[in-house]
Amino acid sequence: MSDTCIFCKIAKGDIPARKVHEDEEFLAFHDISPAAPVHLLLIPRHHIVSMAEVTQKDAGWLGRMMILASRLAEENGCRPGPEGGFRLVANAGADGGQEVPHLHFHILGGARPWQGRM
Ligand code: DGP
Repeated sequence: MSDTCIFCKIAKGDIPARKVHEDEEFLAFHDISPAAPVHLLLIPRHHIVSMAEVTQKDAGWLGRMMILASRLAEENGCRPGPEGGFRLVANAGADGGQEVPHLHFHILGGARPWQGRM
């Protein structure tokens, strides 16, 4: 837990967020500046800066987090089936476009704004 981290503050309840999921390990909430009709952020409760920091010891919770991301996408409006789906994004570091230094997955769906791009 970091005293200055905005996502730690959201996890503690010190900053409000539109939560869609909460358990002892993870929290998911709507992005404050959505880039798609569905745009959720999924974070671990414990403070870790980014995917650039993970090691083998993180495999367990990271696997559970990825599986949870799929479930939350389905439960929160991403269209089912091969014509639907979602995008899972984890920015890491400045070159990765990361703004908030607490590991998070963006879950994006409900449209295809990235069509023709990466
Ligand atoms: P990234 O560039 O991957 O670090 O994305 C950080 C995202 O976090 C960005 O899409 C905006 C979102 N965000 C930043 N501050 C807040 C906040 O206080 N509340 C919520 N809900 N989202 C936030």
